[in-house]
Amino acid sequence: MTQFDTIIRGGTVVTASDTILCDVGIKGEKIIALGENLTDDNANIINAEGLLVMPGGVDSHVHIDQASGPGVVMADDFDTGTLSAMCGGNTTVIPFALQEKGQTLRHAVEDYHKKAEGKSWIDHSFHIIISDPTPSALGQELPALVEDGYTSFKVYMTYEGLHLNDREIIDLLESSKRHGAFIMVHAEGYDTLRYMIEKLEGEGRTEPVGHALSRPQVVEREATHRAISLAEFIDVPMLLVHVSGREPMEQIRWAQQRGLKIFAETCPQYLLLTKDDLMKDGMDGAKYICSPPPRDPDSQEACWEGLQQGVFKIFSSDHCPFLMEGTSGKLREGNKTKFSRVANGVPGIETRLPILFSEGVKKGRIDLNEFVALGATNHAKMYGLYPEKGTIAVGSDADIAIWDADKKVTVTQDILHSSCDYTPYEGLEVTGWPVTVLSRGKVVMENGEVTGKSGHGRYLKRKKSPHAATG
Ligand code: DUC
Ligand code: ZN
Ligand code: ZN
Repeated sequence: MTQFDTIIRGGTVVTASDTILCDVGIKGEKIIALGENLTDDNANIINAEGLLVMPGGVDSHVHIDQASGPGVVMADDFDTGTLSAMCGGNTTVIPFALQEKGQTLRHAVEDYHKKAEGKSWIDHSFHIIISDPTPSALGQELPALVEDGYTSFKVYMTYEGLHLNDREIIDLLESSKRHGAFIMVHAEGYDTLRYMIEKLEGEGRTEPVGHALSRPQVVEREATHRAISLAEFIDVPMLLVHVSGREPMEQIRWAQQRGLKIFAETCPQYLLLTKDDLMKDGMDGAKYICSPPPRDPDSQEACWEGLQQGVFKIFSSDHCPFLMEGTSGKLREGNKTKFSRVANGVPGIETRLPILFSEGVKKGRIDLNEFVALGATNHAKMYGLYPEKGTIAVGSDADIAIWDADKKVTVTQDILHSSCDYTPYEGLEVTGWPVTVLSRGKVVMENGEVTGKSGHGRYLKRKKSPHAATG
């Protein structure tokens, strides 16, 4: 009997805590040994000399095939979205299952299971977006879903048809506290935002940059503070998603310094883009419309500070791909589409980790272990997937990305695997790229060539977040 099916030999193994030169022995879907000179004459040997052997990325904030309003469809389904994730060094994604108004939460998750079935290249789980917090959704469905492994829920404080008011958020937090659910919040103020949109559009400012002008930092800062206050009021942990700038970051740091269990995430778009991108020629600015909007150099700096100081535990893509061509994506009314009608979101599932590596590790802002923590380990821990996912350890799933730390790549849309028709990072030069990826022991990308198949990815039932309230 062979001891190992695969040995990754001679690489530098990096986890969130250690960097060690050793071999990785894999049997079936699991890592079964870490050590020097592992041998097995029958094993598949992957030569990783001179390369970094890291846990596959876990991208815990992505939108795939999510319902996006009448006539609008996302550019990626579970096939292309997860393929693109895999080619960017990821082995797990957590997209959202959106509850439509009037729909039960259970029906929402069933819909997304159907969308993913047989299509996923890598493992996936679901967060549930609650848009209709009926007494039965909060009282009966939520506890049953938590028991079934759907342990995290997202709330919007803005968007017509999606946002919850403060009382509804309070009720959700109360239920989450009782049942150990973990709550993620999109913090932008519904009323401040509506006021600004009406004002700008009344003045004829309908072009893409109006999106950023309608959502100044105070809109996010106010909602962030309010969300934190509600979490403190009910005494429950909370995670603020896609934090864009200095002002909301400082609210979160303030809350953490007061000992509140407030967690936060930022994303590549807040490190690399600014409001000026929304001013690009004609409707080109619409490519960069996401919420909250990209801000300014000081906010980019603040997001780096947040990553360095541990204010942000999670670095996600918030991949939310819409085509620029045609009228089913960003521009539903063509070139006349007002900013408030442009589909919100940017693609980025494949570029998330290379950007963090190149801009973070290579430029000396974070170290390799922080890179692994921010890109994989902390996600797995936060959302109840650790230690099966997010680390390289005996007993963990053999989800591994082997990186060439010196590989130089110019990011262009045609090298990426998403079905989106643009990347906001066109022309960006990065150093460091994943070359080989294993998903549960299977080599799904080898020296840049795709060797996996759609349908290999599995649904992951999750444990409760270790941060969630214990009731
Ligand atoms: N919120 C997200 O989380 N993603 C894209 C758009 C949005 O508003
Ligand atoms: Zn959001
Ligand atoms: Zn999102």
